[in-house]
Amino acid sequence: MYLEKINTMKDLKRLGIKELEILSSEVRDLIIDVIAKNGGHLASSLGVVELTVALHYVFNTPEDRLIWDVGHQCYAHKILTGRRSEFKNIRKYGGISGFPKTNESRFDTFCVGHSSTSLSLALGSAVGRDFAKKKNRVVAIIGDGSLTGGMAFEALNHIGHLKKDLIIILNDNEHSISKNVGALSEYLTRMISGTLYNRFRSSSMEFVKRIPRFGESIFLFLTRFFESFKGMIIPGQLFEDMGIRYFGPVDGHNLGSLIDLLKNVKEINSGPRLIHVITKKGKGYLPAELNPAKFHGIGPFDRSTGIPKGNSNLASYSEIAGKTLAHIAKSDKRIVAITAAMKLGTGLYEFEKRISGRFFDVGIAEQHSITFAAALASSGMKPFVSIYSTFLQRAVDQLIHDVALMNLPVRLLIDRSGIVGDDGETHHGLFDISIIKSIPNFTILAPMNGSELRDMIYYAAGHDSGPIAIRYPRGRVGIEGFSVEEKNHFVPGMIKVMKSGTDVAILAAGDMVQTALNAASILKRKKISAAVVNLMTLKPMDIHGIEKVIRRCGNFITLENGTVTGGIGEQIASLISPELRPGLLFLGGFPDRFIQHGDNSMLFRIHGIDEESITERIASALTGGKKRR
Ligand SMILES: Cc1ncc(C[n+]2csc(CCOP(=O)(O)OP(=O)(O)O)c2C)c(N)n1
Repeated sequence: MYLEKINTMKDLKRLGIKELEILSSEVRDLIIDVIAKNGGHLASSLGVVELTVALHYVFNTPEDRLIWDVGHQCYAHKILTGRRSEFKNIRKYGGISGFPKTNESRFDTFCVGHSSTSLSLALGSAVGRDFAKKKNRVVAIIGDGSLTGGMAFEALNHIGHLKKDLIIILNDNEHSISKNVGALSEYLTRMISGTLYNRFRSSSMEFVKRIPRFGESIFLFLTRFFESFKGMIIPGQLFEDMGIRYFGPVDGHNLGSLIDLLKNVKEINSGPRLIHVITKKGKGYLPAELNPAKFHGIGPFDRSTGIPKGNSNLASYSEIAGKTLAHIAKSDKRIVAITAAMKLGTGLYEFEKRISGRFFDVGIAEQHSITFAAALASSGMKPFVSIYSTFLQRAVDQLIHDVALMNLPVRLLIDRSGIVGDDGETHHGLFDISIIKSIPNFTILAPMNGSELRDMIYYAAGHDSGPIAIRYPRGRVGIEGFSVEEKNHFVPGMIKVMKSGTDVAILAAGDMVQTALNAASILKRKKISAAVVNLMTLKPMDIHGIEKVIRRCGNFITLENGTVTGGIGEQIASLISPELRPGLLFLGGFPDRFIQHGDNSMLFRIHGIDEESITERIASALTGGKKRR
């Protein structure tokens, strides 16, 4: 075992190529073993094992700064940089994070989890280094998927202009989560075939030069001929034209050539350089190689078969959203579905399969997805943008400036709202309520379960008078044999009293309604009568209905799977009649700080908003003298 002996970078640098190859397979084995138990971003991490080994081998990390884009591929990096023994607890509460974290290690240069930031971070680091008159290298590692993000283009534009000494590693596996899409991806593919063309060109040129008498003139003719195609097929021309020197493509699993090229490019020592590395997503684990999208981010699975554990027949919110939308769109020809590289996660694969002409995967381009949808809405279409809450953060100005200002009927299906568990800080969807609530013209809905989600999507499809957002959490929703047919026609702007009570009202949003109902049952055993309100429409709010319930109970709490600051609870407290405000026992939600990774049920408990904690908090507030009638 070489891996056990790698405790510092010096240990790594002592190895030869053959030993590094064995080390890589040991790292790969550990990754597969742990991720089969814990779940995680397997395929991306397996694809960059040799690249990670080579980077730490050639560069002087952590002084030289490795900047990972997204950071989901950092498992080998973590294993090699002092976290081998903690790796078994990756993504577990209290264990190491699945993404780079600056407070975990000096080798993690930035906290990341969202895509397309590495080039800006690299350029900023290079400029900062030069101001500080330091000599360290800066290396950004960006995937072909992440390169489709707008920020990456903005940074490339600036990098080509400033011409700072930095290295970009383009990790090209032709995949984003699913197969990569877009003109850039096609360009990269042409570039790889361009290499074959280059090889063909040099061998034919050598051949014609040797032809007696005519050789020289044919050579000149061919040179001009090939030059006229140069822009189209010479690898890297796009980057070269932007002032970024291009090297490659190189096989990202051949440690010998990779290390040689990295060393050579490192020695050049000036200006921006890009190395095009070709890797295979899922490399070394056959199920992941065969189905890289499924193994991009996966829960625990059986290592020997690749079959996920704990598979359930219950539908997920995403599946319900995707299937319902595809069903409605079959008869409503104005509906279009848009995703920013998340068709699997958001459940839109069904839509793509059935109505491909009205399905758009725009790449990792959340800002563009919203503005694109705005224009579709203004052209009479009914755009639905399916997007994770956390990634929607990228497009706040687009929501305000391109959608709400013109009151355009863009429909947002905000998936993964609230905490998301093991992915942690960068991925929790805790801010969407507080952000969108403050944007004029928006309607915000929150279903308590899958049936409500389906009925709300039907409502949104017919809602042509302004932007509307439906927020729902990650996970399965307890419906077996789910039907896509509308059941209860949804009417917005009204609360639903799920259970009446006399001592305390629990005003809950979305998935927290079930928690509230469970808490009410426990409270009943303690002889406390709790009313439970399903808020349903978070904006505009049914303040009159809410006040009526509070009046009956005297006391109330609010519950939301989002931040308390700027959340629904604060809103209710500020909008209700002042004489009702003293009845507020507490605002239930997440505090004003970043919430770490871990199992959702654990996170709810720690923050006092699982059913037991709510019960205890209410009981102690009521018996602690706060009771008000
Ligand atoms: C802003 C943003 N949108 C979407 C995602 C979800 N996401 C995580 S990785 C990924 C694909 C990245 O593709 P690539 O950079 O090629 O890396 P690979 O996984 O193929 O190695 C996506 C879409 C994200 N992390 N950030």
